[in-house]
Amino acid sequence: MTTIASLPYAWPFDGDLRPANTALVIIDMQTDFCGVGGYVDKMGYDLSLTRAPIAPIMALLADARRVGMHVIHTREGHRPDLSDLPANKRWRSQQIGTEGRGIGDLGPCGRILVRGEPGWDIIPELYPLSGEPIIDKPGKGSFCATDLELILHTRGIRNLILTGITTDVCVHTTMREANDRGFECVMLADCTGATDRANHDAALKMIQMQGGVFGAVSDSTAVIAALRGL
Ligand code: C5J
Repeated sequence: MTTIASLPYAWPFDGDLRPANTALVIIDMQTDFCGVGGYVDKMGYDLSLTRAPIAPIMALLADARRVGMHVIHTREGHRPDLSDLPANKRWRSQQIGTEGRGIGDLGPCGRILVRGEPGWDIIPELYPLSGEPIIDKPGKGSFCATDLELILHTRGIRNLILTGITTDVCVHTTMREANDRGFECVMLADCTGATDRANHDAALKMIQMQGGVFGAVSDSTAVIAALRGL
């Protein structure tokens, strides 16, 4: 029986935590969400909030790789011809920030959230190693229009440790999608960040209602302690 200290229950629910059946999922740690000149910066939000998880994820990632746990990365982004960018998503993104520029438009880090552009890619500190799947997704959830579910089933993964940005948008959407598909999820408070501190806190609180309505909440210290005991 191996669990990590978490709320509102010790995770995973059945104590079956092994590197072979568990994935560290690192969501959207892209320059556009946490780098100078990226999308979040351009919208005027406090970058320190979305950069806060970088160091804790780096520490956890080193231990996950050491024990041979699955590591999966995601990137939000669109095709260069924007054929997978809904008009309403594009329009909304143009309503905030400078000069009406939104997703698909040119910013300091290239075209915002467009695949292949510098701002769209994962930051160097957390860059995937060869063999670690990268899920390129056009939406907020990591299961929508991707092969993530197939990869998880093929690898025998049923526990997901969720990290990345932003807590209340892409990480939460992914947790909800995964939970509805029967995956056992934990979100790590210090390895996630939002564009608003209160939204981060609220997103973590929501998970803990109803006995853990979407799973559990923990932090990198608890997971690293558990991995070192395996
Ligand atoms: C957003 C994300 N916030 N990765 N994307 O648009 O959370």
